[in-house]
Amino acid sequence: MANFLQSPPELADAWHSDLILRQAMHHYLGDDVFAAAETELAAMGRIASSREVLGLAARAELEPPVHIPYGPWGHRRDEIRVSDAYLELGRVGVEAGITSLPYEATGYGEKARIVWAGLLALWGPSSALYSCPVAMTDGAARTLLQYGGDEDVEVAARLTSRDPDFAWTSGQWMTETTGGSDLSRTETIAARDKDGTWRLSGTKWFTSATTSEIALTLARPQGAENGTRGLALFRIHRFDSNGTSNGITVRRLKDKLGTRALPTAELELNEAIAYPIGDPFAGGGIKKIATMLNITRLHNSLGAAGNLGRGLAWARTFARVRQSGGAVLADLPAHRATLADLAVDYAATLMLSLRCAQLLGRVEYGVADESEVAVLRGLTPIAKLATARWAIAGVTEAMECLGGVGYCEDSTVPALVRNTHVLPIWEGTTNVLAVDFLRAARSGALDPLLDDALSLAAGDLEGPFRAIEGAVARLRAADDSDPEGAGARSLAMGVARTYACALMCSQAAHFRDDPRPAAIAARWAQRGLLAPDPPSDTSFVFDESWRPPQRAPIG
Ligand code: MFK
Repeated sequence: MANFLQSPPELADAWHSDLILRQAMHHYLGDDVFAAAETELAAMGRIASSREVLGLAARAELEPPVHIPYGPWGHRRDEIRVSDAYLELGRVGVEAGITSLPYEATGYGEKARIVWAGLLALWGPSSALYSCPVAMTDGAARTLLQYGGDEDVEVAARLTSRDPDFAWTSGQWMTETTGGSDLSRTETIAARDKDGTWRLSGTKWFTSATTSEIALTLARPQGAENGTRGLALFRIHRFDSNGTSNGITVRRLKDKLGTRALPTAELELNEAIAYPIGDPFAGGGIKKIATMLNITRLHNSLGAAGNLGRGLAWARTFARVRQSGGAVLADLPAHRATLADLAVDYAATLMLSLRCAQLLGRVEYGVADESEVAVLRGLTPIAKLATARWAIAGVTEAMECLGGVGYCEDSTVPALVRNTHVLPIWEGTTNVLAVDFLRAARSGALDPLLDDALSLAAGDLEGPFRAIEGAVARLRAADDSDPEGAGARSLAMGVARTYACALMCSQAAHFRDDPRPAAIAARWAQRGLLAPDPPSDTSFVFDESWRPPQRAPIG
């Protein structure tokens, strides 16, 4: 009896097979920088889709970290052992400039952040979430350089090195049992010894990439005021230079839905030595860590773009080999339409992330004007919240496109889906970011963003431009009619969709001779730019007192 076996789909070269990414990179980089960067991007595409790296990622997912609390003679050890495949993926990324490129003197100038963003989008989905320590390392480096002293600058040199034997990574320890969103109730105390040494005591409830050599963390100096205003930012090292623990006990590793190769632990700090970043009595810890947060949020957006692109790549390659009803899936109109919408979502995700990278590069190079600074402040939270949600919907759709095999672990697609589900959760949930956006909007970021959307969209695409004009008018009025902020999420989503459409229009103008970017913009606009208003009645959520109406007995 004939036994049909499906030809396995093979991921194609991640750079050359990705029209959407290559066109987006060309749009943002322009002819000259694109030509200069293409060798580097193509090399990363080959690495990210090589059998070797995909094999390492698959193995890392199967070899979760192990906590070894004690040594053989009963001494506390607190070693966290991670998969060597996970470490190797980190070396691959570091050597390719994933942590260093934005800090190096390259010929890319202010566009280095855009080249870097392309590298990260390619490497991220093959990294088994080594992209997490990379995100925090980038955020820590920028924060230390912005606010730190000489020793902080020396540490930043390690965080931004291309040499894996010299490079360090950083964690970001903020979340305590009191919460990860509201940091005002942070309980960790910083006490100063007579010799001026600072020591931290408290519990950090979620610390990812716990094997990192250092972390940035918040604590309240003894005597400082309550709330977020009294919090100070500290650099902390897990071990001293002799390898002895710095008063840090690992309570346990977290057992997570995804990000399984990545260690996430609960930590007790018992008078752990730490170094204040700037004057600890001046407060401002949240403001300082916001520098880090804004960078890790951009990483999150690029993680969403990378994962959605990878999901689309799986769906596309499968559609070329899978026969159904006498044709390959790629030739079935309904399936092509599904993949086209997936590609449109991917384009939107890339557009927002790359625009943030472009603006961040301009800020880092000191060439951004006031309005660009305001646009970046508003765009960072909405890009993070919107791309994370689009990526979850997209990778889930991609899994469905692969049918039952996509639901099976050995296809590696479930790991992609799991690892995408963390994106709206860490670095601020959707509502926390929507409220952050509202704060930015009320401090003056909304008008520059919407004005920018109109000027980016002005061009040949009449349909999408009219849709953007209509949406902008509604969005400008939305905040005034919502003083309590119930519609923060609707506003943020509406701005995200509208601004993404404007970026698509601008890309379509750049590729005037190619109808496809215009088709993408038109389709995105056709699917609607505004999000529904929030529900006006929410009483049905919490009312547990309802009983059926009493009726008179019949007869
Ligand atoms: C694939 C890559 C993945 C990346 C992996 C990374 C893994 C890391 C895992 C985690 O750590 S998850 C932790 C999740 N937690 C958060 O993300 C925190 C969520 N909460 C917030 O974002 C709140 O909005 C925040 C704690 C920042 C607000 O606190 P407050 O006390 O209400 O702050 P407030 O008073 O609004 O702002 C204090 C100062 O900071 C102000 O400056 P001034 O003192 O000059 O007035 C603000 O302007 C400034 N600020 C606040 N948010 C800012 C900001 N500045 C710039 N950007 C922002 N987003």
